[in-house]
Amino acid sequence: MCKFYYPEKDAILQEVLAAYDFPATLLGAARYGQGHINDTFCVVCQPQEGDAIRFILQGLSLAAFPHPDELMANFIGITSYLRDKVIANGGDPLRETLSLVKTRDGKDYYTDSNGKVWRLTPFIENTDCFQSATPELFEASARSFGRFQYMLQGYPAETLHETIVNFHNTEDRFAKFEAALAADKHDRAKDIQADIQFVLDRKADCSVALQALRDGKLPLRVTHNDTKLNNILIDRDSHEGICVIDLDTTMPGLSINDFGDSIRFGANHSKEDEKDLSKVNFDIELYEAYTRGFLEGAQGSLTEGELEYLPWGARLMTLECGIRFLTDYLDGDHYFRIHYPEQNLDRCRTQFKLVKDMEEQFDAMAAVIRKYAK
Ligand code: ADP
Ligand code: GN1
Ligand code: MG
Repeated sequence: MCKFYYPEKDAILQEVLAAYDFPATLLGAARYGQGHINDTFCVVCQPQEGDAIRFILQGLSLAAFPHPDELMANFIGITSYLRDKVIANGGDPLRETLSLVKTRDGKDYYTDSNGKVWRLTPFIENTDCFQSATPELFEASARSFGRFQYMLQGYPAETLHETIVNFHNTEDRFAKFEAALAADKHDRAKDIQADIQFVLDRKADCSVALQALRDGKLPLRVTHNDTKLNNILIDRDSHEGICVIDLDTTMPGLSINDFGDSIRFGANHSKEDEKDLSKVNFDIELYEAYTRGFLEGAQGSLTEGELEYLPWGARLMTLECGIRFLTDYLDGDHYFRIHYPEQNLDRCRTQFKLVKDMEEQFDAMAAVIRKYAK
């Protein structure tokens, strides 16, 4: 009998695990990682001899992804494409991109009795996943995200489904914030006036990248759209990024957003939900390290316009993420997983502190890009 460490999900986990034919005795499944969206478990099997074999089992959030079948079609298309590229470059496709384990009846994923979609991937061993980084590590992650975008340059973008409509449409994020504020379902607005005002004061900023896209200054590319440091696995031996994970939002987007989202999460020394804002400071040295790595990984593929707007990418991804946390807080915390009641508010405040820092250092941020752009 398999032992589970997540009792309230036992029944559904039993059902999902029974859909797969594991290569050895199933020892258990435990919650894993620090993602805010999907239900992620590490599944452990023990062969009669040798090391345990691990898998990552993920239940896709229906709140975030209303069309999981389309999402999985994207996942299969992208990972197959990357697999061919990795093989052509002499790499190891089982470590350098994600792959799926098929269900007993030969399907790529399992839909449980509640309609939730689950996928199983081999655990990529001998890697680490970090929540914060040294400059060297951050630069390595940047090379990988830059290269990810570079490798997907030839991918037929028109075949990708939009897994979350208007995902990085910052104008739409602002509008959704206004709607949540008007509804104020949980009567929370009265206590957070300064946070609300911070957003209202930046309405014009929400249009900067979209206007540049409309003006033809920025191209649409196939981008990852969720380039947090913990969405990359770092090889324990080489200390290089070995595999970009969390491909659920890979779809047409802006390269400046991939750059920007990494900066938002990684160019500081605090937790995303740090309560003591004196500890939350944008670190321009980490920003510089990331810039170096990202431009190296992108291999000269970024246009003049993209280079010019990279600092805006950082500022806007941070503002947008803060707006999203605040919107979810006003809505009653249905989207981002929370571990205590005011966590989305804490998360929003760290983002706004970082935005403020970036606004103050904006010229220096642009100078760093000029230093490395050839
Ligand atoms: P979420 O969308 O919830 O962020 P992720 O796909 O990012 O879900 O997975 C959550 C965490 O699980 C990652 O940050 C990473 O630590 C771990 N993880 C996911 N896939 C793998 C894998 N194939 N091998 C090793 N670790 C993985
Ligand atoms: C979510 O899934 P995860 O934890 O890697 C979110 C991102 C946010 C991030 C904030 C699909 O990322 O957009 O920037 O939280 N992913 C989705 O930490 O909404
Ligand atoms: Mg993730």
